[in-house]
Amino acid sequence: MTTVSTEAMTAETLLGMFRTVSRIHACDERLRGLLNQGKIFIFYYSPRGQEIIPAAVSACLSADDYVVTTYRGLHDEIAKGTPLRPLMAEILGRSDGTCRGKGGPMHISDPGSGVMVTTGIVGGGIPIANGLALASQLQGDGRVTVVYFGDGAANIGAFHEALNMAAVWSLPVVFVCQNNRYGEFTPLSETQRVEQLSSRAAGYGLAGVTVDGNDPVAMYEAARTAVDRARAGGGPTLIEAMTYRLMGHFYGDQMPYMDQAEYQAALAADPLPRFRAMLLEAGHATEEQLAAIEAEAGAEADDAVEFAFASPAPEPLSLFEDVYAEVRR
Ligand SMILES: Cc1ncc(C[n+]2csc(CCOP(=O)(O)OP(=O)(O)O)c2C)c(N)n1
Ligand SMILES: [Mg+2]
Repeated sequence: MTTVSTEAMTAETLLGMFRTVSRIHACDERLRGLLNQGKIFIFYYSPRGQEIIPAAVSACLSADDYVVTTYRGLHDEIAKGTPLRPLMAEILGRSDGTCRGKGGPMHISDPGSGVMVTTGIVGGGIPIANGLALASQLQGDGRVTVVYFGDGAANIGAFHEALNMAAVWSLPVVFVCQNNRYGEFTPLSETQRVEQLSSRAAGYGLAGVTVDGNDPVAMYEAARTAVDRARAGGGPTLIEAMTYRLMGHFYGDQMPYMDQAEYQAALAADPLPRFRAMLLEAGHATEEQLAAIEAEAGAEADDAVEFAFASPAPEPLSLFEDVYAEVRR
């Protein structure tokens, strides 16, 4: 694990990341609240506990860089800058959503903010990220592609093929494995024998690093190194970001298969209050400033929910629209 002093990062960057995690947290809370109240019916894979990872990565990205993510991708999408109104509308399947309500929570794409693909196919986004990165390389547009996936996805064939190809072609891509210790209902210790998933990078000749993904400074430093390397033509990096899934696989999961002591310890080490305390202790912000950021994030999330509920469901015949690209001759 890397530990870097906060001096390497500016207060502005850290506060920007705090703003991002506050927006993620507010939207996640709203969605869990709506499910609790029976107001919406979706399978929801909460990113609670994993917020710092994409907040740090996105702090190193440009607006037009690309991101590919998974069903557990709310945090990745918000961090990359997908506007909350169409994001929430898509999650609720409404016509003002990013995909006009036809994608739903597992298929968010919003090219305007660089969120190109969200997939429910475990590991399926990894080779797609290579395709985006190859396009950038061929076009010389200077973009970097980041792909997020879970620890379970690191056992899928596509992960291995994609790492090899990215290394061979020196693609401008960063593979970010959010290691939350579980794949669906199975602890990682039952599905692989390596100590660190990042060690797999060596087998394909790319840089690999394991980092505490819940530590804002360490995560930022790892992301900064990887993104700068990709942008400078130095090729891909595999970042294994250690974290924990605080809400189980899907929201409502009773988690009978989880080690209770381990789970309680993870709850006690919740990265969000720790990040907050760190900002106060380091003198980067006052209690009032942090409370104002949180209040603003909450208001934005409320506004997005209101917008989503006011948006109509898609017309049935709109199913036939947006299926094929229009060919311009
Ligand atoms: C190819 C494929 N196999 C199996 C599944 C069923 N499935 C959905 S989520 C999941 C667990 C994936 O775990 P991980 O990659 O660690 O991501 P996490 O859910 O922990 O974020 C599985 C096996 C799937 N969606 N796609
Ligand atoms: Mg996992």
